[in-house]
Order: sequence, then structure tokens, then C-alpha cells
Amino acid sequence: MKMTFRWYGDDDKVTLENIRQIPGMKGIVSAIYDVPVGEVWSLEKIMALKNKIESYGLELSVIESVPVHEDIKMGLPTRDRYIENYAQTLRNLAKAGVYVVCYNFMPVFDWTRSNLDYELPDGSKALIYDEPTVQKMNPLVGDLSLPGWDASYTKDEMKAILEKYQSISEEDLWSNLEYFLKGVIPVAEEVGIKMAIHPDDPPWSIFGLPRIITNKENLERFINLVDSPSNGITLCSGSLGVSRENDIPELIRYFGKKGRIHFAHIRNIKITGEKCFEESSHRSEDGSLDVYEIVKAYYDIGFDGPFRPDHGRMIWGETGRPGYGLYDRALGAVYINGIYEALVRSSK
Ligand SMILES: [Mn+2]
Repeated sequence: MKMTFRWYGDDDKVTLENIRQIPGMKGIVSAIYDVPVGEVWSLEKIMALKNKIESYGLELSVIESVPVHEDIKMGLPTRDRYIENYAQTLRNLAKAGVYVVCYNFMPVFDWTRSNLDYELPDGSKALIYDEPTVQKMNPLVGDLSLPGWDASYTKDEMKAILEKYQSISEEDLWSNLEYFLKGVIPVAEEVGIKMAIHPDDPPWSIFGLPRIITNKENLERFINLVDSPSNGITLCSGSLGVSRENDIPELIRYFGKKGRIHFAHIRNIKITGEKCFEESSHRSEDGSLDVYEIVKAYYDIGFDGPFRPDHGRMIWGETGRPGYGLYDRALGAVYINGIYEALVRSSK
């Protein structure tokens, strides 16, 4: 298993200098942030990112994400141009030696929470999701604002795009996903890139938007849309794990043995009610997931791909990008290292 850490580029308060001091850290998960969604990432920009990361003794292990244009998700006639661009970006990434690409196929929102700085009893701040509150934040009918909205949309634009999606069913989204995969997976396979879809977060529909990457049955359907080793999954324990139907260690063993897990996000969550959860610290006892069993499942299947601690709480007075501070994610990394070392040493 290769330990990596997400870094948001030069604007990130967490620096590469910080990250390389975390014990066991090998690689960076990042992206090009100044190219509009749907346009090609030039080889020059990718090389500049890679060279910068390597100058800190780290490697650019994973791109998270190359975003998928909404026209592709909606199946609009303009999608072909964006799919071609996407394929060209993959070619450029491979030329630069980057071989794992994470993406998601969630309409409009990458992720949804009701509060980004909820204070836990110990004074730390966490992202939480409360279904009744989120219902009231529906831009079509609700009166509350949703935190973390994509700043590229105004409220009216958001309303317009949500309205357009009301006529797109889950089956439509499946067929738009299949069309996208048939365009990009052959290119990924040719240049040696492993595509890794991130599950929907949370794994259920919000605001009437279709959501399909949510559970074992749908992940199975997904990998069979295009049966290629390049068509794989980012197994995010926190996203899938808020739904009790998802047994994360079992999913890791099942899809890992098929060689379809290309990237792992490891974090804990605490289920606090029906469709309600808090993002807890990584430790098993602090949440609803058994992180020991999750790491053990990766160990048992001999997973040798990249993984990263996922979101962290804000602790010790740190402020910044919700979920992506330095300290709690670093604690998560070291905790996972500890479990891993114990697994390796005790098996000898
Ligand atoms: Mn994740």
C-alpha cells in the first residue's frame, strides 16, 4: 500500500513541506485547478505540477479529479467534444507518467453536507450531514443555503441546472455513464491509465438528482459496463460506509480480488441517525466503521495501490479548507500506518 495525501496546489494552506514530514508519506494526490472543466490539460501544466511535487521528494501518484463536464452527465449532443478532450487529457497524463485518475459521476455536487464546522464535544470541528436539514436546503424549494456549493454557479444558475436534471432518471444517468466510459476507457487502456470512479457522497439521491454509484450491486453493474482493468473504483470507506447496507471490508475483498480497486480513501464516519452522520476521527472506536478490518482487508488481498487518509476534523485551532486540514489527516495517516505495521509484523 502506498500512502498518499491530497494537496490542492499552491493555494493550499497545507504545504508540500508539511506533507513530506508526515511519517510514511510517499505520494501526492492533486489536480490542475486552473483549466475550465471540459478543456484539455496540457502536458506543460501537468509536468509543472509533477516537477514541483518531485522537488519535495514526493511523487504525483493520483489525479483527483479530472472532472467530468455536466454535458456528459446529461447526455447532451455537445458531450462528444468533451469526451474527446477528456481522452486527450488522459494521453497527456500518461505521457507525464501519471497512471491513476479519480473522477466521479455525481450530477452538480461533488459531495453534500449540512454543516462544515459542526462542533463535536471535544471542541474539534467536523463536517456533518443531517437529512432533514439538507431537505430544507433544496435550491428548488428550500429556504436554507447549502454550504460548500460549487462557487462556479450562482444561485439562479444552480436552480436552472437542477431543473434540467429533473427529467434525467437513474437509467438515463447509467446510459450516459456507459457512453462516457466507451469513449475514454479504450484510451485509458491503451496508455496504461487506471480510471477510478469515486462513489456518490452521500450514496443516496438528494434534491431529486439521480445517483448511481452507491452500493455493491451498482458497483458490480458499473465495472461490467466496460469490462476492462482500466475501468475501476476509488473505494471510499466514508462515502459508501454511511449506508449500513455497505459492508466495507467485504467490498474491498470482493472488488479488490477482481483487480478493480485502483485507489483507496480510508476514513471513519459516525452514523447518528437515519441518513445522518458525522465525520469522526479515523480511529475505529470513534465512529461506525471498523478501520482495523478495513486496513486488514487491503492487507489480506495484497493491495499495492495508492491510498490516502480521507477527510479530517479541524483540531488544535487550525482553519482552512473543510475536511482538508493538516493535523487530523496526518493523525489518520499515522494511525493507518500503525495498523498496517502491526498486521505485517504479526503475520511473520
Ligand atoms: Mn472519498
